[in-house]
Amino acid sequence: MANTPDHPGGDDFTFTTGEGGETHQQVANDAGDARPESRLTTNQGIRVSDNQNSLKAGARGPTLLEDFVLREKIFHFDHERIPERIVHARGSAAHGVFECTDPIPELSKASLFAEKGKETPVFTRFSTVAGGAGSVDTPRDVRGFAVKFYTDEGNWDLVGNNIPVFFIQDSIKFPDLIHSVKMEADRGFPQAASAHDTFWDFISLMPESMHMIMWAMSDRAIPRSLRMIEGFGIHTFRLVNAEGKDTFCKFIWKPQLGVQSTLWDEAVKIAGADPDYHRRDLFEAIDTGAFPAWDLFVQTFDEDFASKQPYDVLDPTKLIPEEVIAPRKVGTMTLNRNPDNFFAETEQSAYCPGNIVPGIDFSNDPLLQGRLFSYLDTQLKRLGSTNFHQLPINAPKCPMHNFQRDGHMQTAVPKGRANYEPNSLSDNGEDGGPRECPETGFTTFTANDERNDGGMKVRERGELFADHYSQARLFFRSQTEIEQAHLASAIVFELSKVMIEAVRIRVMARLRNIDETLAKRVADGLAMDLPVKAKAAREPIDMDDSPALSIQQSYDIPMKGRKVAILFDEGSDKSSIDTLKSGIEKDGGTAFLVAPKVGALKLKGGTLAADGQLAGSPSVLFDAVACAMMPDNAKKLAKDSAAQGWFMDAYAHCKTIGYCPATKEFILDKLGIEPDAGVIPNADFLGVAPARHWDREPKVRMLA
Ligand code: HDE
Repeated sequence: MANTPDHPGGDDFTFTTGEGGETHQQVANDAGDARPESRLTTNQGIRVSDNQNSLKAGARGPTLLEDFVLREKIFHFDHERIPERIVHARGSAAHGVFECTDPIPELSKASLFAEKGKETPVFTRFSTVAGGAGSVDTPRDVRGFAVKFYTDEGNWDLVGNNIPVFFIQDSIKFPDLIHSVKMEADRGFPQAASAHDTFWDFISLMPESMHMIMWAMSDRAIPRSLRMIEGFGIHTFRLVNAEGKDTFCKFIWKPQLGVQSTLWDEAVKIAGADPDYHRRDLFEAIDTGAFPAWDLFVQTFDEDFASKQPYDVLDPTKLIPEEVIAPRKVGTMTLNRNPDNFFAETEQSAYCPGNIVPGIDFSNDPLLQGRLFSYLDTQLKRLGSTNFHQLPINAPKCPMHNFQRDGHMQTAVPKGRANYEPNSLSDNGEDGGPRECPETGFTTFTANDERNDGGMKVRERGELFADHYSQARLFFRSQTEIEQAHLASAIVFELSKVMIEAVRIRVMARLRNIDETLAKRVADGLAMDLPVKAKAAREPIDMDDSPALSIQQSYDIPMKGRKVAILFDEGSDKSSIDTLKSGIEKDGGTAFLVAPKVGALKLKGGTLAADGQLAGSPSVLFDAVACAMMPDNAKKLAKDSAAQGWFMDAYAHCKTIGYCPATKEFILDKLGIEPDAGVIPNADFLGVAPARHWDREPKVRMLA
C-alpha cells in the first residue's frame, strides 16, 4: 500500500484510491507508530493499519463481512447509548473533597464527621428532574443535588434536591407524579416543562403538593448557576453516636457564593442562547480554578421536639424553619476537578439513598422508605449488571470484600475457593475470606419511634400529614414583595398554558387556603373569577415568618463567581476596558469581552480580541454589562438589533449597565433606558455590579 499524502484535498488524510485501486493510508499513523500508547488497536489489542477505509473486494467493490475492524467499531458504536435516568436525566458533575470543620462525634460515629480537618473525597452530580439527557439547563424545575462521599467506612450517598420539601408524601405516588410532569403521553411534548395540563391536573388533585408548588413557582426553580443553589437531604434522617444514641437530623448545603436566581424571561432566553448554560458554567469555573464550595449544616432534634411541632417531622412535604432550629455547620465541600470523561463518570455514576455508613440511619419517612428500593432497581436496568458498583466512579475507596460473585461484566478476579461463609478453609492454610465485624460493622438503629401506632399494618399516614397548607402559607408569606410577585406571575404563566379550565379553577380553589391575596392575583392574571375555596383536610395555621426561606433576605450578590460583559468596538479606548476588566477580576469575577467581530480589533491604545461575538453573546449570559464605545460605533450599533436587545434585556432583567458617554447618547437614550441606581456611568460600575435592581422591575414588566 502506498503512503501518498498528495491527494486532491491536500491534507494528511487520504480517502481516495489510485487508478490501480490501491488504498492510501493516514500519514499520521506513521508518527503514532513510534509510541506504543498512541497506536490505534481493536478491543482485542490488534494494531489497526487503516482507520479510514473499510475492507472491500476491489476499490469500487462490496465491503467484506470479514472486516473485523469495521464490524467491531460499528458494533460498539451501535451500543453506545444506555437508558437515560427516568428522572434527573440531565446532569453535570464534578469531583471534590469534603472537609470536616466542626466534628460531631457526640451525635454521630460516622468517620467523616469525627475529626476537624478530616478530608473525604466526593463526586457530586447536579441535575434537572423532568427533561431528557439532551434537554436545556434552565427550565423551571427542581435541581437534584446528589453527593457521593467515598468515606473510609464505605460510600455514603446524600441524594438531595435544591428544595427542602417534596411534592408527595408517599412513594406510591411517585410514578404518577413523574408521568404527569414528563412529556404528555400521546403527543410527546412539552419537554422539560411543568406548564401543561397533565402536571397541573395531577397537582390540583394532590393538595399535599401545595407547599412544594410554592417553591417550584418561586425563583429557586430557575437558578443562575449550579454553584449558587442550596441542597437539602429533605427527609428526616438519624444520626447515631458510638453509644448507640440517636438524634433526628436534616442535612442542608449552603453555597459560599450565595443563592442566586434568574428571571423567567431571562431563563427562557438563556435556553436559546446557551442550552448548556449551567453545565458550561460549572465546568469553566472548575477549569479556571474558581472552585465552588458549599458548607454542610445539620438541623438536629429529638423525639420530644418532634412531638411538639404542628407538623410531622416524617412528612417530606414539611420543613423545620431555620429560625426554629438553627442549622449547625459540620464541614465544607469544595468541587475542584472536572470529570475526565462525561460518560464514564457523570453518566455512569449511580447514587442510592440506601448507601449509608455507620453513624447515619433512616427514619420512617414513607417517601424515603420507597426510595430505598427504587434506586438500586433502576440502576440495574440502566447500567445493565449487578456489578455496577465496580465501575470506578461507584466503587468505594476503602477496602471491599464479600462473597458476592459472578454476574454480567464481572471485573473482579477473586482468588481461592472461599466464596461461602462460614468456612474453615483458613484452618487448612487457605484464604478463608472476609468475616462479619460485630463491633465496627453497620448496625441498624432498632428502637421504635414512639408515635408509630404500635406497628400495626395499615395503609395510612400520620394525622398531621393532613395539614397541606400551613407551610405553603409560611413560604409565601416569608418572601419579599418582589419574590411574591415572581411567584404569583409564575403560577399565572403556568396556568395560562393549561387548557383545561377546570384544572385552573381547582388550583385557584386550593391557593385560597394558602393566601387569599395570592389566589386573587392569580385569578386577576388569568382574567378569571375566584372559585369557592377548596375544603382543607385540616385547617391551616399561621406560623411565624421565616426570612431564611427568602433568597433576597438571606443572600447578597457578590462579584465573586459572577460574569460581567464589556462591549467594545474598533477605536474604543483600551485603557477604560483594562480598568473595568481588572476591577472585575480583582473581586473574583470574570470579565468577558464582547464585540461585533471576534478577531483582533484596533483600539485607541492597542489591539484587543473579543471573547465572544455580539450576536452570540447576548446579555442574558452575564450578570452585568458595561461598554466602551466611540460615537461612530455607537451610532452604528444603535441600528443593530443584537445590540439593542443586549441593552434592552440587561435593563429588563434589572441588571447593572455601566455606560460610556457615546453609548448613553446614541444607544441608551434612543432605547428609552433612563439612568437609575443600576444604569450608571462606567466610573461607578464596579461598586454596584452585579446587584439586581428590583425597583426597576415594575417599570419593565407587568407582574401579577
Ligand atoms: Fe429520586 N430517583 N426518587 N428523589 N432522585 C432517581 O434514580 C425516586 C426523590 C433524586 O444524579 C432515580 O439513579 C423515587 C426525592 C436525585 O444520578 C430513581 C422517589 C429526592 C436523583 C428515583 C424519589 C430525590 C434521583 C432515577 C419517591 C430529593 C439523581 C435515576 C419515593 C431528596 C441522582 C436513578 C443522580 C434519581 C426514584 C424522590 C432526588 C428512579 C421512587 C424526595 C438528586 O430511582
